[in-house]
Amino acid sequence: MSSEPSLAVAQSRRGRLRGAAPAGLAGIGAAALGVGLGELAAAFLQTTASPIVAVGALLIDLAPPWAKDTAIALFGTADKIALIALVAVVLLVVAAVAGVLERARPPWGRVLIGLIAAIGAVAVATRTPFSPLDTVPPLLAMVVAVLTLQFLSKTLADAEQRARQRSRESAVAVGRGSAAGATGRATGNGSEAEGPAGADVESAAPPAGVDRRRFLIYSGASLIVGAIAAASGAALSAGTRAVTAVREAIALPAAAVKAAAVPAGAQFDIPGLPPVVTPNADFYRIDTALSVPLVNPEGWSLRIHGLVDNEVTITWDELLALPLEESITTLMCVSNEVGGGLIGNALWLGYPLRELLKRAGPQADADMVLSKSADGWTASTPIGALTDDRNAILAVGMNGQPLPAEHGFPVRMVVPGLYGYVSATKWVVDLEVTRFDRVNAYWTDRGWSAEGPIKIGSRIDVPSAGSLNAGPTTIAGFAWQQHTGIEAVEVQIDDGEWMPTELAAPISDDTWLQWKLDWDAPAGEHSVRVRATSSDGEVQTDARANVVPDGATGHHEIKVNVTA
Ligand SMILES: Nc1nc2c(c(=O)[nH]1)N[C@H]1C(S)=C(S)[C@@H](COP(=O)(O)O)O[C@H]1N2
Ligand SMILES: [Mo]
Repeated sequence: MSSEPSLAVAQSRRGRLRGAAPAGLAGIGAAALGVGLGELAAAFLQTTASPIVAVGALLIDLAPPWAKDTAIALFGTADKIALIALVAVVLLVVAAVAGVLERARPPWGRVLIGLIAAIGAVAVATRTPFSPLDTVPPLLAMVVAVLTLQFLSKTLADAEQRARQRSRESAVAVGRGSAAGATGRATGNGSEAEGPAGADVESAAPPAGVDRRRFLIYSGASLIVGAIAAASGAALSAGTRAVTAVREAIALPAAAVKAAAVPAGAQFDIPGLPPVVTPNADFYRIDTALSVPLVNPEGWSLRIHGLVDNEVTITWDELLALPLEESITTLMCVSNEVGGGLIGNALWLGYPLRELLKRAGPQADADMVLSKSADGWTASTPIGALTDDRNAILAVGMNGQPLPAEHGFPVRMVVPGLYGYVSATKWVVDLEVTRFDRVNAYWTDRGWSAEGPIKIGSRIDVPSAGSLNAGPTTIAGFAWQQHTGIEAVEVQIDDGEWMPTELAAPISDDTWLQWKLDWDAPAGEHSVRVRATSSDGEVQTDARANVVPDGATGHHEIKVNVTA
C-alpha cells in the first residue's frame, strides 16, 4: 500500500513533462493562426509591409554593420529570405515558450504573445510610408493569437484534468484490488493520462484520449489554417507586386487628340484652395472592393455584347493602338454630401466609347449599357450618354500616368455629367448593351436611383470653417454643372444680398471651376453661403436633400468666427 502515493507522484511528474509538448503546440498553433491572418490582412489592405517583413526590416535597420556584412556573406542575395525565415523560426520558438508558460503561469504566456505582436506593430509603425491602417494586421494577429492561446490552453487543461481524475480513479481501483471488478468501472491500468493508447474501453465516461485528440485537432487546425492564410497572403502580395511592376513598365502612347491646355486663369492662387486639376494621390477613392482588384493588362479584354449587331472584343494592345484622346473631366460621387470632398478633376487619356459602340451596332430597343468590373461590380449608364458627342471614354491614363491600381488599372470608364456609380466603372471588362427594364446595376438594387445625372453644385473651400482675423480676406471654392457649364456663382453673408463672385476661366463645361470673392470681414459670428447658376439658367436650390437616392442638394454654408 505504501508504494501507491509515490507511484501517483511519478505519474503526475511524467504527465507534466509530457504536458510541455502539447502546451508548446498550443503556443505555436495560436501564433500561426494570428500571424497567418495578420499576413493575409496585410496583403488585403495592401499595407506597406506584412508584419513579418516589417520585423525583418526593423532588424535590418537595427543590426550593427558587422551583422549585416556577415549575413550578406553567408546568404548572398538570399539574405532577405534568410532573415524572414529567421524571424519566422524565432517566432515559432517564442510561441512554443509562450504556450508552455501559459500552462504553467497563466496569463504570462498570453502576455508574451501580446508583447511579440506589439513588436510587430512597432516594426510596422517604423516603416515609411506609414498609415494608421498598417497597424491593423499586427493588432489583428495579437487579438487572434491571444484568444486562440487562451482557448487551446483551456482545452489542454481540461484534457489534463480529466486524465488526472481518471488516473486517481484507477489508482483507487488498483488499491481496492479485486473489489474494483465489482464496480465495473476499473480500467486495466493507470495509463489513461498517457494518451489514446490507454485501455479505457471499460470506462463509462468519455475516454481521456478523446479530450487529448480534441486538443490535437484544434491546435493542428490553427496551425494549418494559419499556414494557409499566410501562404494566401504571400501569393496575393506577390500578385500585387507583379501587377505593380507591369504598370510601372507601361509607356502610354501619345494622345492623337490632345486636350486644350488648361487656361492660365483657371487656377486662382489662394492659400488653402485645392488645384483645379486634382493630383492622383489626392483624388478621392470610392469603390466596393475590399482589396484592389489585380488586373494584368496582358490578359485584359473588354467584351461588348447583348443587344448589338456584332459582338466586339478588344484587347489591351488593340486599345492602345487606337487613336487615343485626352480630356479633362470632373468625377463626382453621388454620396458626396453638400460641401464634401468626393469630387475630383483629372486629365484622362482614353478612347471614345461611342466609337466602340458604333462598331458593335446597338439595336434600336437598347436604352442602357451595363458595365461590369473584374470583381463583378456593375453600373447602368443610359446609352445616350455613351453615344452622344460628349467625352465618354474608356480611359487608360490619368494625369499622364497609367491609371493607378485603385482608380481602375488598366482600364476604366469616365463619363462627363454622370455620378460615378452609374458610369465610372473601374477595372472594366464587360459592356452589355441592354435595357433598364431588364437588369439592375449594383447600387440600383440597394436603394439608389437607376439613373444619376450629376446635380448642379458649389462648395466653399476657404476660409475653412472656424476662426478668422477681421479685415480683408478671400472667400473661394468650386462650382460645377457638368456638361452644361457654370454661368454665375453667388455668395451670401448672414442675411445679406447674394453677391456675384469672380469666376476663374473654365477648362470646359465638363469640369468644375473656381470662384472667389474678396470680403472685408467684420468681427463677429458670420455664416457664409454659396450657390451656383448654370449656363442654362438653373439656380442651385437651397432645398436640402439627402444623398440617397440620387445625390444631395442644398447650399453649402460655413460658420466663421471673425476676431477683431
Ligand atoms: N469596379 C468598380 N468601379 C467603380 C466603383 C466600384 O465600387 N467598383 N465605384 C464607383 C463610384 S460610386 C465612384 S464615385 C467612382 C469613384 O472613382 P474613383 O475611386 O477613381 O474616384 O468609381 C465608380 N467605379
Ligand atoms: Mo460614388
